[in-house]
Amino acid sequence: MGVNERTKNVGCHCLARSRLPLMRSPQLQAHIYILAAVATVLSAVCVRAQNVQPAGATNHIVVIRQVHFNPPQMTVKAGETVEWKNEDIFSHTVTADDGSFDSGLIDPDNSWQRTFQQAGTVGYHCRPHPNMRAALVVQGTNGTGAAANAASRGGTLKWSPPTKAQELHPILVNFTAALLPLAFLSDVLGRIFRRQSFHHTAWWMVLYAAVITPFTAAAGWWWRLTEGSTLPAKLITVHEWLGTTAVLLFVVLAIWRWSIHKRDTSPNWAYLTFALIVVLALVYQGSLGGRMVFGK
Ligand SMILES: [Cu+2]
Repeated sequence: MGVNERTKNVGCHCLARSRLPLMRSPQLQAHIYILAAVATVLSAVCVRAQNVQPAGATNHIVVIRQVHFNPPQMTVKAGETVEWKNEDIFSHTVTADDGSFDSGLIDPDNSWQRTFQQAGTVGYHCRPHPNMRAALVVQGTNGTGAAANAASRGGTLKWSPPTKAQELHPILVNFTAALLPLAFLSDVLGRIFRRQSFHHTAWWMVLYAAVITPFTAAAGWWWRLTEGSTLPAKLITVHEWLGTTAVLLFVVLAIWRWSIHKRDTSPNWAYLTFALIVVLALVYQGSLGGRMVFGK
């Protein structure tokens, strides 16, 4: 960083204090470009992660072992048969999330087969172990062009608007999970680099988190009320009450952060400590959610 750059930064600091329109600050614009670049990279990574195909899924056998379906996603053609082999020490079921099929209990060392005619993606789970989840992609036989290409990459590119709690809750969770840690980080950076723009960013992120989180919690409760009996009892009990507490904590945090913003000062250590505790609670909350959906 040269002398010019330093001078420019000091200048910006003064501009921010004199409350010029936000977009005038080249520094803020630079922050926006960086955030946009990070968001682009992250979304690209997410799209790739969702379309990962298990290698060698050609023989249409799903092995059940250590309370997991392996592979967790399989692609077959319409008319083909899939066999589930239970090589575990527990009995399991292969139950479609949409209710279109159910194997009944498959005892250890037994297997179950089904032939799939209908093209589409169907998620399935095990009834005694709802965190055992997997998906089957059935490709249509007459697919051509873009549709066939999409199907050969896993068939998950066809997008339909989320309508169920199980779809909405994980989407909304992302906003809360991203906003709050970034707000905390932004305030810490603001203190380190003595830039009000970081503190302004933090205030807005806390506000957005406080506004979005009640919807996240509502989608969570909706999920719990419609499918509560299939969720692990201990985990969901902690998750639901911690989630509801988080909504209230966010409101307290937003009001506290607003009072700091109104005085145009940096947050003190009491606020930052409280914010850190809320962030840690949120990380734990996310880990509980992850365990219910992905197992372990
Ligand atoms: Cu099971």
